[in-house]
Order: sequence, then structure tokens, then C-alpha cells
Amino acid sequence: MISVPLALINEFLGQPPNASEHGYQIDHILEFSHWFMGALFLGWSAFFIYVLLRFRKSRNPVADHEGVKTGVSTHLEFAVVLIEAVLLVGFAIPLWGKFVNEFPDTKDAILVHAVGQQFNWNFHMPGPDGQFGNRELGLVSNSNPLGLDPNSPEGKDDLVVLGELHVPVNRPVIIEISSKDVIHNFALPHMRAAQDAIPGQIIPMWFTPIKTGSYEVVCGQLCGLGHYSMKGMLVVDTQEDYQAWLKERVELAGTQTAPDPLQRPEGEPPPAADQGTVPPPGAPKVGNPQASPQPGADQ
Ligand SMILES: [Cu+2]
Repeated sequence: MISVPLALINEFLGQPPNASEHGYQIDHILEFSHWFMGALFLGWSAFFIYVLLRFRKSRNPVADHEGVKTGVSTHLEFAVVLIEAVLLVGFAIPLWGKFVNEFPDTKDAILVHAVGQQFNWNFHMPGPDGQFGNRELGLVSNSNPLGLDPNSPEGKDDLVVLGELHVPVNRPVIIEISSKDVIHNFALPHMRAAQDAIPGQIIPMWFTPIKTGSYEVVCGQLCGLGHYSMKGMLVVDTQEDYQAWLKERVELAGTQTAPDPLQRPEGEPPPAADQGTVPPPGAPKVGNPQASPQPGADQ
């Protein structure tokens, strides 16, 4: 019977319902901590009011420098410290240790890269070959948000998805998190999982979704003016729906041709044969007969 009000305190405080396998353990610690802190709050508040009345000036005109003689307060404070130590050392740290040390086998897990940027989440999936292609920071552009290397053979079939990630239910998901600009935080409140995204580092995180549905991905670090809009969606599908989504993404990726990095915008004259680069503004347009001299330009 006691579990009914225990579970209600998390709901009352606005926690979304859990959708991951390990989330129940986190919820139990949160429930206990909330009730314990509630009891402490009531206890300390009652004691504070008692002290205000008991030691009021009209009853104690002269200060007593000897202070309290019983050991009750010492025992009480020791009990509080003991319970907090048990919560931290006995429950919170082992649970955290399990979460960061005992990763599921990569053979049965879905492996995804999540890359944060101001202000959205990009997802990189390995495609049918199961291998991630190389990413190069220098290749990042508007049409290539992750800087996928077009010459990397493993990267040919890779999928890059913006904002919405699909995963199958009841399979462990390992997400390797990084950032392109500032520190973000890949937070999945329903999965009871969150991890900072730090530029220059790749940090893995994992969870096993146990309920199908759409869950919000939020950025958990104040990362700039658009932080509030840095949201994504995690869709937990049945195995069949996930396969269908994956197939659709692969087909979509096959129809897109990678942009030629040397392709020039329409209307722009080709580079001069002997230069290979775009001449600086104002330079004499040698070897480019298509370009007409601009009126007033200093030649
Ligand atoms: Cu952010």
C-alpha cells in the first residue's frame, strides 16, 4: 500500500513517466529522497518555530551562555548524516557506477552518434554496413552538418538525421555524444538519462527503452540564446516500424547525391585555368573572358 503515495510524489513534482529499464531504480531513490527531505523540512520548521517561542525575549530577558545540556540534537543530526550517507554511498553511487561502467554488449545494441550544435541535435547512424564513416571537422558545411568524409568507404551508406531519432523498443541503445561548438547536454527525461556534450570529446551513454512512443530530447545546459529551442525527438518504435523507418531513410539517402565540394554556385564564372582559385575582388580578370568589366571598377 505504501508504494501508492511514494510513487505519487514524483508525479506531483512534475516528473514525466519513466520509459526505460533502469529508470525505476532512479525513481525509487528520487521518491525516497523527496520523502526524506520533506520529513526533514517539516522537522526543522517545527523546531525553528518551537525555538522562536521557547527562547523569546519576554521569557528569557537575560542570555544563557551555557546552552543546551542534553544530547538529543547531536543524536538527531548524526542520524540525518547517517541516512544521507547511506543514500549516497549505498544507493546513488552504485547505481551511477552501474550506469557508467556496465555498458551493454555492442553486438545487441543500437549504436548512434549524437552531435550537438547551436541549436539542434544531429544523429549519425552507421547504415546497412554497421560501420561509421570518418568525420572531419574541416568538412562541416550547411549541406554536410557532421563533416562526413565522402572518401571514407564506410561512410557511403551512413545516415545523418536531423532532430528525430528512431530506436526499437526493448533493445539497448548506446549514444556517443559530442558537440560542434559549446557544451550542451543530451537529456532524455523519460529515459532517466542525460550526458554532457563536450567539444573535442566523445562520451557514451546508454539506456533500454521499454515503452513505444515519442519522447522529447532536450538540451540540459544553458548553451546560448536559442537554448530553449534546442529540442529533438526520440521515437521508440516496434521492431517492424523501426525497420520500416530505417529502410525509408536508407532509400532517401540513396537518392541524394553528395554535393561536389568544388561545385560553384550557378552564374558564377569558372575559375581561371592557371589560377585554380577565385581571384580576389578588384583583381584583373585575366583568362576569364566571360566576365565583363564592372562599370566604375578600378582596373
Ligand atoms: Cu544546447
